[in-house]
Amino acid sequence: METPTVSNTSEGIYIGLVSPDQDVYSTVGQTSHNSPGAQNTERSGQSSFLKRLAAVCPWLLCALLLNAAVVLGVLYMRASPNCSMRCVEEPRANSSTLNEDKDQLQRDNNSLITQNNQLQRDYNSLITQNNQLQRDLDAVVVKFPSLDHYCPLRSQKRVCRPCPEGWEQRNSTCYYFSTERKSWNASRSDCLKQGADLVIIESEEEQELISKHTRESYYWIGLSDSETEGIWLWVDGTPLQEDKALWRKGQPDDHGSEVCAYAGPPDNKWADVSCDEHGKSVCKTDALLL
Ligand SMILES: [Ca+2]
Repeated sequence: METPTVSNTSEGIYIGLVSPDQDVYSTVGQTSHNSPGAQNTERSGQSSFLKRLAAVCPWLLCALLLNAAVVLGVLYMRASPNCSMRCVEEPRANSSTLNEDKDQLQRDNNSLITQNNQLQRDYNSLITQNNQLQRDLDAVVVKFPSLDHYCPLRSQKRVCRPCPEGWEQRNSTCYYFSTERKSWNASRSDCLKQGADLVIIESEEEQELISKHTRESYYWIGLSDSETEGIWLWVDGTPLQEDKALWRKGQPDDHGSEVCAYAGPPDNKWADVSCDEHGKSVCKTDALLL
């Protein structure tokens, strides 16, 4: 038996294809052995066919692999209908949104920092103003001690009212009716300490206002002629107008050294007595109307 030509020049996978015992063309050879020339022609044709087949097979294999990849890709896309371009675009969109949110948060944070700094400056300014106001208030209290009477401190807070505690308000005026009996000068000193003075009676109406007290007891009023005998002056230095005087009948009689005036029973009228006598007193000051 002759050795096939292809088997001598072929390698690898083609060896099996050309094995004489398994050669599919061996049958052809067996059925076409009429002549040696014909046999050679057939063998040459077989060799050419195998060569062409060997050249085509790699490309055919590549094509098959490519088709398989395409088919697998299509099957994958069909198997994931909700994840086509969205699977690529959505992460990009989400990343872009997150970046925008981050930038906005950064801007908000910068704005809050700016506002916080401004608030801190405002707070410091208010602290400075408050300290200045406290110093001004302390100076006012020193200059006007009666402020404590009108606006006493209660639980570290000043609460102001028209008249000091224990005083009586009549319209825009405050009156204080003492309970202690002192001399005219001592009584006036007490009034001055409270930011007031002994009462200056400017009308009968005002006299009537204090009468509920002066009808029952003797009260010093702010009238005297201690500087010039017979010249009666109020404590603010204004002279007594004769037509507004409310002297009791027969007064002032200047009995002895009577240079201080009081108002009292039985008729609520005035009389002059010694300033060293002891009596109650009426203090008067303006109401604090805010
Ligand atoms: Ca008298």
